Amino acid sequence: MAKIIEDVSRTFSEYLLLPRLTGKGHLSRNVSMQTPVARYNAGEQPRLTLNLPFVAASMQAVSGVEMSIALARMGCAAFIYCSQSIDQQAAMIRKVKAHKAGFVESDSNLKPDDTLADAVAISRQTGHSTMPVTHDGSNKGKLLGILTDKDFWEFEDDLSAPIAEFMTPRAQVVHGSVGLSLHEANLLLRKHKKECLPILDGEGYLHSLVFKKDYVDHRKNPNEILDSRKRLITAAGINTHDFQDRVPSLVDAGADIFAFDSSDGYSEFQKDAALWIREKYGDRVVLGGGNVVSGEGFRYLVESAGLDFVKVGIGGGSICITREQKGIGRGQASALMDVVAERNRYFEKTGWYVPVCSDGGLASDTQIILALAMGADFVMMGRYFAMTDESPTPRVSISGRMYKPYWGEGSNRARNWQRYSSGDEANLKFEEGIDGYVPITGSVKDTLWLTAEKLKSTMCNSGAPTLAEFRDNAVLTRISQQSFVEGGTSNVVRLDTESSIVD
Ligand code: MZP
Repeated sequence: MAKIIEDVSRTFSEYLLLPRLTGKGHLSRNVSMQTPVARYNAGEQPRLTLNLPFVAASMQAVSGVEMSIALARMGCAAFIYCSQSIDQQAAMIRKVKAHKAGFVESDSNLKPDDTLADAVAISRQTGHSTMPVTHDGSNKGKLLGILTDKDFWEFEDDLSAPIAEFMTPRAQVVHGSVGLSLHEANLLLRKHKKECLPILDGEGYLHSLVFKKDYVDHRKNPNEILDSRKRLITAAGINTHDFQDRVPSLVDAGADIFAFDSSDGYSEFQKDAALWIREKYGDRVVLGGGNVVSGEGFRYLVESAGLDFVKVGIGGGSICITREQKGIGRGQASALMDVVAERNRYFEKTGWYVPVCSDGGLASDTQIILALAMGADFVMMGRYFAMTDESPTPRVSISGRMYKPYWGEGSNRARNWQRYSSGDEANLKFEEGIDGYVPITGSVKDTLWLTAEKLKSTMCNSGAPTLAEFRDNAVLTRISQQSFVEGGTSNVVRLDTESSIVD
């Protein structure tokens, strides 16, 4: 006979946090929102931490190159979607990696007999205005000079002239030598008032370039997360079907964090795929999985597949209709608390701490805060990020308001059969996601800033300067429908709604 869980399936809006003692030092500026994304042993440091506990979902309407760059610079991550070809996904990862680095391999190069027209064409294609000139036009050739857009006037000079007549010749190029640290390279840039420093080997062959703008960018984004080569950290969604081809391509492209994008991750498919990836790459990559909604699912993935983090949530996503289509899922708060309790037991028993990610259904800043208080180490969101300027979809005007399209990965539009088919069936037989629109909130930077400020403020109310203390200190109360209503405004006309404007 079926087993019935007595507890009702609950969601975040049914809870409130009680304040704990706020000490004098509990000020927003003292709060750290750092959080682990990789499992770690008690007493050790995690292999990777985020500086903000928010990640963008692996979805076509959410996580492209622009979102990935924006979030890595702010200290979190976007999972570039896997519902596209392996080459397209790898190209996106490469773009993020190339966006900013200490030592960049040049991808806009010229040879001396190229013309100004060639230089203009390359610059248009890559968007770069500084181009090394090497003997063979490659980024590893012998350096002969540097051409920048300041060296010629596109609409005045003869574009058929060879660039050799315009470039700064090698003898006058300030350069660094291979082996120089980034700090030393930046000192040279500053001393010589240059924008770009070519790094050469002992024979004068080009190794890489260092740019002043990257230094400035770094200072403006102190929370950004970089890899060992000073490139932005990147994350990618993967599936259990083509992982043997996809993961190696993405690793080559530079991806750092992977997560299985699956609506139901409690499966042998996910275990086998995770073991294959671990066998091949060991701890070189951070590998997350899910989604699960029970402690049992969590333990299976952690014990049998050795995942770094586990995502929780089935059917709660704003575009998700899995529950009504298949009758599978669980209230997100209940699912999260069950998994967190199991995670804590696992930690007590083994000494391994496995981060938990609450994925989907977060409809407000309050719910994000409650998810973190209930034990999530970080939260994954789709709708929240789809609404920002940086999501990869066009703006659309509907009845005078601006929207962006947002659709589920299980919708006909995404046709991401890997995510929703079980095992080997490749055809989408019914939809589990809808296709719609969401209003635009503005830049992701402003949007996340506000959420982070609210989170820090609540953490201070809870006497918790870190997220770990926030979940340890959290005392939550269930609320009745009446107290939910009481929490809104009552008998007061709000000035921020259109209906309150009276002529
Ligand atoms: P939300 O933040 O928009 O509420 O939910 C985003 C999450 O919904 C994703 O991270 C993913 O787990 C889930 N998702 C994505 N597509 C579908 C679908 O088509 C879905 N059903 O449920």
